[in-house]
Amino acid sequence: MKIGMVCYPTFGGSGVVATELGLELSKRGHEIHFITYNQPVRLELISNNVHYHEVNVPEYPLFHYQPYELALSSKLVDMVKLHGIEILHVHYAIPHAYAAYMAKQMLKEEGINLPIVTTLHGTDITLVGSHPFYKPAVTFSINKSDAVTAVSKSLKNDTLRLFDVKKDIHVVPNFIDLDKYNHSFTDCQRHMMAEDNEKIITHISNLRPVKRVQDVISVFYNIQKEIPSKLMFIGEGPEKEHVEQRCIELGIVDKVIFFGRSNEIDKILCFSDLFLLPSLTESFGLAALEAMASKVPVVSSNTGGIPEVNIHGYSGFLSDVGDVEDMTKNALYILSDEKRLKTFKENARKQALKFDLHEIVPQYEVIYQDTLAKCLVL
Ligand code: GMT
Repeated sequence: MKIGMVCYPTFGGSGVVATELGLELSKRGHEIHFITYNQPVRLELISNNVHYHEVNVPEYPLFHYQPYELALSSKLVDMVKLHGIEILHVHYAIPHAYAAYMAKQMLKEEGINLPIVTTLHGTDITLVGSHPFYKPAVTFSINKSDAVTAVSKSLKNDTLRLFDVKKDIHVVPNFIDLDKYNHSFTDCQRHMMAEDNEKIITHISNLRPVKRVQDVISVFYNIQKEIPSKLMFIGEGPEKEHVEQRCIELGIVDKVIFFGRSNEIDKILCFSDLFLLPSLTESFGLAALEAMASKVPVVSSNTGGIPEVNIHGYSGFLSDVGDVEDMTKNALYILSDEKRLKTFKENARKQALKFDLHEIVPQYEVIYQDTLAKCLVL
């Protein structure tokens, strides 16, 4: 199949999922066309089967806001015609599903039928999409998609609760390439990060308020009082300055290492003992899955889709949002006993195996085939 893939090219989970999906589909013989405003961060390999088309939005002084949807839908029309793209898979409803619908309508005028698959990722539904300013357009574009998927049961339920959606929503969980996280590094340089007696705690996110990064600091502060440890803080975002300030106030600056954005999280996770994800909402928690694939147990909140990924008492623990005391207790329970830590590490990896990309990616292929078949009949 010739598949157009529309996503955000940034470090966010939806862009990562779209990129990994496109790359795996290309290995399975499909021709993939990424259409977005920058080369996606994990798209290192451009091959015969993988193409990248940049959406340009020329600046014009009249515009207070540059019309990205317009530029994207025009680019989609052009690329579909030029490359014979058969189906479009858009990741994150805003504004991609809307732009895709506009492209579909333009192409229809020219006798081209372009089926659209929309994958809902989380904040496009729970935080941004349900805002009254966007809701009518998001509802419309979800209902106009030919197929809709959500990355967890929880996100499907949220969508049905928050929007008047008439479409069936298929749940296709996020996935992971386990080969990338098989700890075969010869350069897993733990000794450069921490002393032998120290435990390594990790947090990775876009450091937005929804990630509750202050809770990460509070839990780590409590842990390091009981067990010698270091915190690896990966990501950039609006909360970073507050976090740095808080570390100074708490006198733990020398115990927290800030990495910024990283394309090598597998290398950081390979020496981590525990992952913290105390988010306010999280449709899935891809970062937690990546940690688990690296044998890192997860102490997280119990919000949204996280309980579908992290199993309480097995791959880690779940606590109510904001319950720093409970998260601390759970972290200390895992870290305070070597044998127990080893068991949680092994369980984390076993749990991650359930999200193997070889199991999940074919589910998207079936959705594409069914959608194409349905659209041909119409
Ligand atoms: O977590 C973010 O804020 C980024 C966001 C995105 O769209 O990139 O992540 C969402 O999609 C990820 C991939 O499906 C999910 O793993 C995240 O849980 C989800 N984030 C939220 O729901 C807050």
